[in-house]
Amino acid sequence: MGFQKDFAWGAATSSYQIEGAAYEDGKGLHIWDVFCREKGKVFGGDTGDVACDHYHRFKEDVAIMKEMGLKAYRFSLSWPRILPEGTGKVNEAGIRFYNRLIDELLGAGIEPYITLFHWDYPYELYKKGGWMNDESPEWFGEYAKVVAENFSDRVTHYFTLNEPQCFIGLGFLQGEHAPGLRCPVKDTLLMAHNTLKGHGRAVQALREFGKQPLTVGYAPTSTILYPATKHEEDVEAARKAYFSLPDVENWSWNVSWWSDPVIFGAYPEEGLKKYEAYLPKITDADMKLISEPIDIYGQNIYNGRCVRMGQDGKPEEVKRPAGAQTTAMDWPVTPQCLYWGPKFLQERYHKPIYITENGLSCRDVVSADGRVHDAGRIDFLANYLAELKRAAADGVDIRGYFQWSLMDNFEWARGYAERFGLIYVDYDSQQRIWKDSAYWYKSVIEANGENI
Ligand code: GCO
Repeated sequence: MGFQKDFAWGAATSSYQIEGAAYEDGKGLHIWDVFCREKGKVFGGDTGDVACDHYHRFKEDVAIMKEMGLKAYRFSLSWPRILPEGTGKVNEAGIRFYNRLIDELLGAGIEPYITLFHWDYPYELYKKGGWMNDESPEWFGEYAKVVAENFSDRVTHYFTLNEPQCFIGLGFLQGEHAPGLRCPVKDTLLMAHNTLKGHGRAVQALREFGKQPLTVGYAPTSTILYPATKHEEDVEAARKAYFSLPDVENWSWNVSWWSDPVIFGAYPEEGLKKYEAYLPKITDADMKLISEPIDIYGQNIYNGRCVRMGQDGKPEEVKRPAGAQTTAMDWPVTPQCLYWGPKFLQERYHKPIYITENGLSCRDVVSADGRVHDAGRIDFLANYLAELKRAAADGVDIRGYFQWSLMDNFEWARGYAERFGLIYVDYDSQQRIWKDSAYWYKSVIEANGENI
């Protein structure tokens, strides 16, 4: 037994990373538009102003997806392209763009999966305090309503937030991502609480204004902790470490603070104790809103760390062997995370799982023969997918897998230095070139993963 019969083989992208057209057709500014103009924030002074010019080339890009045999495509909507000020006036040109994209996808037999928010926060709302503002959950709910009203006749699958761990942690604690702040911990825990409430409001709005029953999920991330051996005590050590919480200075990088409230309607006890001095006011009504039921659980999974049970009965990390493999971005290569991640998540949250992102950055080059021979990517994906298949065979209900990314794109603070795509993008000419991995992925989809 391998992947389910109607498995959603997909690829993912996000609005700011591919669209370009940053100042066109009435789009409002977002925090990344502004951040990229600050000196020294983004590698090489790169911006997403043009990116992959997908806004003008989406037909060509959908044709590529069709040729690749993708069953599903996960993309995000640019909130300020739809609502230039974040709330209020709707930008019809923005709606038109996404309608054309959706129709093109459906015409190609590809199921659209919409992410509502993948980091391009409206600058006008940021000026009002952004997620610090108590009205911010309502703003996000209003946006979700507009999305439901305009697209839910044709699009049935939605994810609310992409990686709150990153847009709060990297954006407001570490300051490496937009808006580049290092805020007091107390402020960031308030923002987190408001983002979770925003998630709940969006789920409600999608259900209330959806033109048909919708499938709604969430797409958080974080490092997977996986066991050194199959022995129950190591498995227990990894499980425990995976759902435990870091110290307060680095609190955002974890699973349970972000997912327990959404699924169980309660923050984990460990965090309530550890972070007590920094917490905002949390009411029963808040928790009810945050845990508005969702249908599917998405997780972006890139890597993990190995854990075993220590002599003292506490989980301990197993050091990686000298010279262990890493990606171009120096992320550890750990295929086991696609077995243990979905398994642990399903045991705890009991929801059907989607891998909403997985992939790697490689130093890809166009060779003399005009092709891109990314054997390293094929190897990585084959090993990771083999582990995912093993999880599926063990009974984990995995509904889909989205390769990050369809094509090379703007990798946030790393600019265009990292190439995550199945398709190579020559940014000067905007030419798309199939990497070897793209042909390989096509063959995997055709065989429903039986060739892995
Ligand atoms: C994320 C984002 C993507 C990134 C990708 C590679 O997961 O950080 O969703 O936008 O580009 O993960 O870092």
